[in-house]
Amino acid sequence: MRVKNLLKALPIGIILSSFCFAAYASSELDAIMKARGLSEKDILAAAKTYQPSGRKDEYLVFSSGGQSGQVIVYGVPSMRIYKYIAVFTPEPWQGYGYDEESKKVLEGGKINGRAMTWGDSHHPAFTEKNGEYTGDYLFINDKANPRLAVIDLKTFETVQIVSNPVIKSEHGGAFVTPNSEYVLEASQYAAPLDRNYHPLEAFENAYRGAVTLWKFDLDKGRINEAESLTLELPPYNQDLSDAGKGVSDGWAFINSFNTEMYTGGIEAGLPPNEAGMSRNDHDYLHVFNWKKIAELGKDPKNVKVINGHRVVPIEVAVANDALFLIPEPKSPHGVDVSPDGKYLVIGGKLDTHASVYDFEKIKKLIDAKDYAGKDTFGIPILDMKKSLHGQVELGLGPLHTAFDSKDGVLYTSLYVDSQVVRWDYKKLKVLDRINVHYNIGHLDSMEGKSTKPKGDWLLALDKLSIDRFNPVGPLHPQNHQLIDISGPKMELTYDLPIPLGEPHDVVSIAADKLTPKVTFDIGTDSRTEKPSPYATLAGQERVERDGNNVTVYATMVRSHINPERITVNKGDHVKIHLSSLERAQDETHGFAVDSMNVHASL
Ligand code: RUQ
Repeated sequence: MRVKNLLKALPIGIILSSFCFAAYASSELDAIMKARGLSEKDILAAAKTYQPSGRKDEYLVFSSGGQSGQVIVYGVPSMRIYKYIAVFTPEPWQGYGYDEESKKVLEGGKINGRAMTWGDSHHPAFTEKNGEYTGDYLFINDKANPRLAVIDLKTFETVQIVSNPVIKSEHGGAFVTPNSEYVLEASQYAAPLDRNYHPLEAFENAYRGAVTLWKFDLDKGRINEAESLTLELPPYNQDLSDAGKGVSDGWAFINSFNTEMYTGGIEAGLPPNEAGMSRNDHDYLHVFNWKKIAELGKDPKNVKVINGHRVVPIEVAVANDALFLIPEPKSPHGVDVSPDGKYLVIGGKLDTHASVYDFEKIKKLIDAKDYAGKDTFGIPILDMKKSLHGQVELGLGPLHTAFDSKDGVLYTSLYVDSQVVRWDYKKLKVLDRINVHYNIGHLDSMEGKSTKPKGDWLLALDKLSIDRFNPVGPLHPQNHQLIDISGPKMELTYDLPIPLGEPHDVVSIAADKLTPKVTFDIGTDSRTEKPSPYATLAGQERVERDGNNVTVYATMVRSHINPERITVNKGDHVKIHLSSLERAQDETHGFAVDSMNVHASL
């Protein structure tokens, strides 16, 4: 067909020469395929993902950098790595953690006054409008030390870190509400919210889970700590979360995995944690109304102030119909809300099924006050069967879910089976499955957690790579695999080794939604983008002395610094303010004082 159309459209000379080229190219291609042992499928995969020099990618992917505390940016479909964004960890290439402006950002992440120079950057999330990604800001949480960071996507720089005042570890963040009102951060291991010592014997009374609603000020591009608040939860060890959207807007959902409230004790002859924490057949999906909690929190009668932070107690939430529990198969993992907000898909982890809950059924039970009972803390329990749309057997270790653009179609990762399953959550049937390498955790379709997921590519984030790459010692890279999901069968097209931390989860966005700056504005603080009080223009360069305090106001264009000589006395305290006057694109330069651990990137 295509050849016929070409014949019609092209003058004869062009046809002949292009046929000659095609014949030559195909014989060269054949030779290369033979020499390198490549199949036709390999060539197709390469043709789908290869970007000739200068061609840009359709999507940008923001991956957590795990214990490196950073964010990794790469492109789809080429899988080329573009940037590491320093977040919780000082990083000299970007000067992050070396100049005073970025030190101030890292200081926001101090815990009990202690500087933290690492983090487990975990779940990234974009700002949203009506549940669609906007590409203005990216949030990422630190799982190990409960903190949340804001990255400005105009500069791809971290501009704020806030430290959670009440919880001690967290997993269910960062999850953004559909119009970026709040960023949710749920705790993982129950701990005393007052951060004081309470013996483990007092677990049920003194230990608590919680979810913090961080208020985001979209105009300022910063979290407003004073307007943020926390909902107290039972000490059930909360797991992943998601915010509702569409019909479930205003609500949010959190899994749990230790409703047994077991605290271990293998050394004292008690069952190991894993056994003690999975004695019950069910744990609880927490369903809460974040809009109501935010309203309730405005009245001082409804809050306890802990560490200077407002906490809405369980009984206040219950009295105002804002918190419910629904049994879920024991120790589940991810809870993912469908693009229309009607369904919640829960990965079974220890159960071979995924469970699909129907939000409209849940809402009916809530409205009718049709409860199946109450838990130890007085929280109403909804009946599991009456809340479920259905369950589907997927395989061993279902964890996370990403959605397709096609109605009802989604993808779930199977950690133990090392597979991705494509299935239909409305009709409850499996459609396709593909092997991945190996032990997949999260997965993501493009814009996959928004209300408008795309159906072209899927990323499988494999925790192990084992034999996929050249061996580089006992510590292997992780493997991000790109899967073409546009056709009736899923096709594996690319393996990207990620050699930094344990890249944990990704979010992806159409590249044309991002409008990064070409250069920083001259005279501004690189973190606040506001005029800097130390800005120095050409001709204003000077050295000021006040006793033995010396302040230098210098300018810099590429490698040229003015003043060129600074003479100080031994014992002087010297402060250097550097203003970059560079206007050209992609011309950054370093500044260092040798042997003094002083460094900057301008
Ligand atoms: S969850 S260990 Cu994202 Cu699968 Cu954190």
